[in-house]
Amino acid sequence: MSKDTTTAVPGTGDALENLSTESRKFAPSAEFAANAIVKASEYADAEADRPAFWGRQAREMLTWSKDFTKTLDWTNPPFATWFEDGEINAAYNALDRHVEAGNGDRVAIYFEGEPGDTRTYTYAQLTEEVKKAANAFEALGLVKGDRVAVYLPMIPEAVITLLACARIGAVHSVVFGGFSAEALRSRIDDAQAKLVVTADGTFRRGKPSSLKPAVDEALSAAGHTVENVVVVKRNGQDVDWVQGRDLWWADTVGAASAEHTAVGHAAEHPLFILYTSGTTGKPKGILHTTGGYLTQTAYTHKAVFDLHPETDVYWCTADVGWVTGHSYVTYAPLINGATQVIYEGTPDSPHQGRFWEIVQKYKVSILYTAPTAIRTFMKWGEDIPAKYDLSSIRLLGSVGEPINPEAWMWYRRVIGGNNAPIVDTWWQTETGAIMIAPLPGVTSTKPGSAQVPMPGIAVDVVDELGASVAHGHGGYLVIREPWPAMLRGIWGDNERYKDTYWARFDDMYFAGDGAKWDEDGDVWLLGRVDDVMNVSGHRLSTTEIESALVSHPSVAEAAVVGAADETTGQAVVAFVILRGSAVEDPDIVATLRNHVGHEIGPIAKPKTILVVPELPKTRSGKIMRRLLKDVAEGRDAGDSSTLADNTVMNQIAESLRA
Ligand code: 6R9
Repeated sequence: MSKDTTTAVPGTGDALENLSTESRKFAPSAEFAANAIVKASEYADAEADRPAFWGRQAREMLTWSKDFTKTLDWTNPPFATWFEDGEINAAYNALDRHVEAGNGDRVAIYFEGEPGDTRTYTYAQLTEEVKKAANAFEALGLVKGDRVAVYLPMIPEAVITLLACARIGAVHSVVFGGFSAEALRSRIDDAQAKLVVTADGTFRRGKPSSLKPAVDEALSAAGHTVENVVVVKRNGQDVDWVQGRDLWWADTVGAASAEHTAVGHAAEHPLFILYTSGTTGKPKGILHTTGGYLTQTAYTHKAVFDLHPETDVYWCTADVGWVTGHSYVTYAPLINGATQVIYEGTPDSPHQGRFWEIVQKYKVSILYTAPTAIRTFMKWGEDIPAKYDLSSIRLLGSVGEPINPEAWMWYRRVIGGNNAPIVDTWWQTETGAIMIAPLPGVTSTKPGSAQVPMPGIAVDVVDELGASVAHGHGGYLVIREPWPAMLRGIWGDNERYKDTYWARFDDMYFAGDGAKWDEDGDVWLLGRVDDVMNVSGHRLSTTEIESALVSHPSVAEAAVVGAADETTGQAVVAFVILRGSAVEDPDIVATLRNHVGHEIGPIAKPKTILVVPELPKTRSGKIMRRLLKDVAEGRDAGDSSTLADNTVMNQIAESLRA
């Protein structure tokens, strides 16, 4: 490994040629437009005075325990504050206030477990559960500002835990259940968590799959800060138990009082940390605070999904381990009083129609999922969804990676009955909430484009020097003005925050994505321009996987690239140089894949590992990943004239032929 600076210049290449020819447009039906909550005038209202616009949303969408007098403070960039002197409780906004308003009997969550077990929570019941969890956590000694690591499957207890933390001002840090003990350990250590909330395990494709053993392994070494582990019984498997440290959820939360009064926390009080891959090895703890985050997530959820809480049934398929499962499962839908579906399992369990069976069963009207899932459904065939009644669907959303026009058209025709608007939503862990998306009752949608910045959001596409590019041209996606849900920093590392996002262009947030304006002024996202891969919508760092590979004694050097993949968008392809006798080991590829799985998690396992004699490097020693990507994608390697040794590519080709 060694960092590659030879990134492709966005706005060139085949993908862009295809995009430029896209001329199909779909206007919302007259009926949809007439009933839409947010109208076209919102853009001008917001444009007139952005901070004032967000101030209006903050008061309209949320209940503050203490009103604010200030909106944005940007006197110390890149550190923003929003609604700074206001006080608010996130859990009160998501729960209690709906009960107080007489909506306690409305369903908040329809839970569908993978094995087919179900649970329904009304707003009154969910409020009670969160109050119990808040009491239980406080009884364990948790106080405002303490960090809680959450390592749970997609079950209601995940939402309950997050809201209970928010209620008492504890800061949650969710670690995706697919990450390894090692990844969990480093995140627990970085955030200095005091409590871990986990489960014995979950179900994956009909089989029990465990979680608690990874927590035990992560906490096996001395020196960590964790005092207790609360364990939800989910799949009933046997677990090891550390007396005095481990507690069953049923014995703690289950036994706690259901009386708990929420107090307001400062608008800038930390709400959560969520780790995401960056261009260097160490994951970044993205920090979000309360008032601005809640304002923008709630507003965008209402505006982009046209949420009518009395009649809609909303289903976002994201896991709570990702930001989408925070913003658009845990917070925004509940703040907006929505009825939502939560599903624990995979789309093909026990059969490939499971998603459509769920849509039919709960009469889902708004479905929010990822392109990688849509492409998988396409592969399985349209006769599968055709077996179910999908007529309840009136709006479709997409998130996580660029959606190719073919998948977009399939989604519209097969799932959306040729009628439901599709909202392609661009945003990031760092942005906290949706930044670019159509407004479904206003925008004529285009297959493959996220199209327009949200009202109140200032997006631009700039060239290498930071100058705006003209319509019809590509460059780097930037955000010109601070926004309410923006990250407030990287946990414990202000310098890295400045360097990563604000150093590339003066006074502008650099997102790390390439983008293009088309002739109509719509935005097209072109993928990452840095060393971050996007596999099934999950961000993985090339450097992090390379570090994992070279940490194995058999590996001398490694280079990782994201190669285009029909289903997952990108797939991890690793090139490795082996040490000594490892070359003769017939199982080395499997060994290395498992090693990466152990170091980072199963999702990071390379799809392909190619053993090569050399890696292509520039004279300054930088690996030319561009050339390796050509190999991985089956093309002739491009210009290799800057290589220190230009026979290397031939050696690689030879070794792969052998
Ligand atoms: C919400 C989320 C962020 C990265 C982002 C970009 C890609 C997300 C996209 C999209 C094109 C979309 N991305 N949504 N690319 N069109 N609609 O996914 O957050 O996990 O932090 O990933 O995902 O590359 O920079 P996160």
